[in-house]
Amino acid sequence: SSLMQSNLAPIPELYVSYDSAQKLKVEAAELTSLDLTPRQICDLELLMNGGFNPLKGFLSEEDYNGVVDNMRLSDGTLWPMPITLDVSEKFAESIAVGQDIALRDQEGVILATMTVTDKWEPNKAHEAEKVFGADDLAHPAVNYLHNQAGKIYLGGPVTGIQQPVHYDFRARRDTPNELRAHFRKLGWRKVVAFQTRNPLHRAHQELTFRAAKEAQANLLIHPVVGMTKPGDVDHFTRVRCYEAVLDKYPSATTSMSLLNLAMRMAGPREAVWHGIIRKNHGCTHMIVDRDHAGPGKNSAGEDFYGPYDAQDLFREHQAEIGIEMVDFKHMVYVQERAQYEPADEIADKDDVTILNISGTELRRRLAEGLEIPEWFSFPEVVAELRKTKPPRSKQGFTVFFTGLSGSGKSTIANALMVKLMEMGGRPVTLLDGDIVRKNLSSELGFSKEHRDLNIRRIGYVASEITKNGGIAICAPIAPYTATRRAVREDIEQFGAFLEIHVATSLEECERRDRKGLYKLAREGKIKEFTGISDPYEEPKNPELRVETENVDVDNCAHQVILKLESMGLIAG
Ligand code: PPS
Repeated sequence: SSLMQSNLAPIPELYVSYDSAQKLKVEAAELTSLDLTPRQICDLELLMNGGFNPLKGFLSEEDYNGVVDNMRLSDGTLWPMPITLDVSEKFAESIAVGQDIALRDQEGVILATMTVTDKWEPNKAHEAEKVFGADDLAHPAVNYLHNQAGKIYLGGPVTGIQQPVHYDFRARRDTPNELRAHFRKLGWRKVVAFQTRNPLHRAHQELTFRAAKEAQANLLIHPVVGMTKPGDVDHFTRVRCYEAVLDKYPSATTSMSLLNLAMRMAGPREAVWHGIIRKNHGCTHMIVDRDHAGPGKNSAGEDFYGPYDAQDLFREHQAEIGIEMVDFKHMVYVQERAQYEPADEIADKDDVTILNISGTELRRRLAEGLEIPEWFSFPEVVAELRKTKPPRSKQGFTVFFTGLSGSGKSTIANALMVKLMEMGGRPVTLLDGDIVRKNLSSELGFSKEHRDLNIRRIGYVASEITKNGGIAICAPIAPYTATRRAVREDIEQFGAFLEIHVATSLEECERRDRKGLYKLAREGKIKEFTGISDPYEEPKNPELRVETENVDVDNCAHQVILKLESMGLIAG
């Protein structure tokens, strides 16, 4: 148990009063305005409501340098994460230092104004090295820094006009002062915060409850719903899961509140940042996980941070943060005693059966619709996860044929469509080259730009079909590797993507010349003809390559069916 108790007095916010806000909003409409990105909106919300206290705005150049190099603002205050307003060079050129700008959300609502005191071009490679540990694009925040963030940073104090609007789970969102008031009202003087971006299972429920009991404190489940690691379970599903788990704690011991934080996955620095944020929200303790806020593997396949780096850095600074670290206890299920126990406290390890299901194994079982035992998770949580992620044989997917004109793409695609319709269960849409060029891309020609646009449109439609649980079969030429990869990325967020190279040789396509186009192309009557006067980049690692010479169409389509079965996409 610890003596740390929270001072639940309100903390400073950056909002002006309601009346001033109405006036400021009208004035701000005249200012040069910046449409914020989703990540900037998350940062702004926590700046304005005091979640990032003591920051008063986006970092100045001097504060930024201090934060990057020593985790400290220029006045010496501990602050581990650069909270910067990145903009394009073009926007930066239109702004003079000293000017006020309006900060808008993505619908154009003015949320705040900012007085620009600083404008500079950061050394991003240096920021990546210092803050994230390596200038390696495998780190999601480093990738964001180089490939999404603008080149120039603006700094300056923010004047808050209104909170960003949320339409989801409104009753579950609290500002730091709302949480402080809540704790005051309940008489909670010690609160353990549990930061999470994952669904909670029984082990989490056990370890969080135990952590609170040991600290003689109450518990706050404080999940991040802003931006988490790409590929995470979406926050809508997670919140429904958290609500189910909340019922499992003894009543009046535990609260839950959603935090609109944009995580950076910065491991040790992120843990310290999370601590400061929880302190601002009125908590006295925080559970720090092994590999807390870890970003996964670097481009050499190794971990970015050591498993205990986050706990070590947190412990070093906890007095200054004003929040006490609670170790994350690894809980495992002991079958003979039908209960969870901390792994390092089991004396009779060799005489009992210890059960555990890893994250990877859980994902496999969900994907294949296999059993998830009750000792592992709560039935309500499993049901939510299954609803969101049905087994692969019930999910949507995209089959993307690519190959030269006349290679047989459309014929095989048609045969495949009919076979899938015979099986039933999911709607099938064929996006054949010719159909698309008639209905979606009728104004386009065959320049590289137009072909890319055509393929991206096909990818967009296929991704929507995949998201909605259907099967999209695409059959364009799609001659460029990079464009095909972009389509793959669009679709893989929602379901499987199978690239199938219809590998009929140019000689054979030209010999068949089913539409008479090759002849015209040779005569120069059709320009930019793929294979003749325009490039075709062969796929290097397609999911499947089909040869059509001496193989009939039915067999080619059957090969695709076998591939789909082997990937679990259709029941065997
Ligand atoms: S692309 O490159 O993926 O956007 O092409 P796609 O939409 O599949 O369109 C290919 C069909 O258009 C006809 N056609 C041409 N193909 C290639 N190059 C040129 N210059 C060209 N002009 C017309 C041709 O019939 C292609 O049909 P398929 O079914 O592939 O034979």
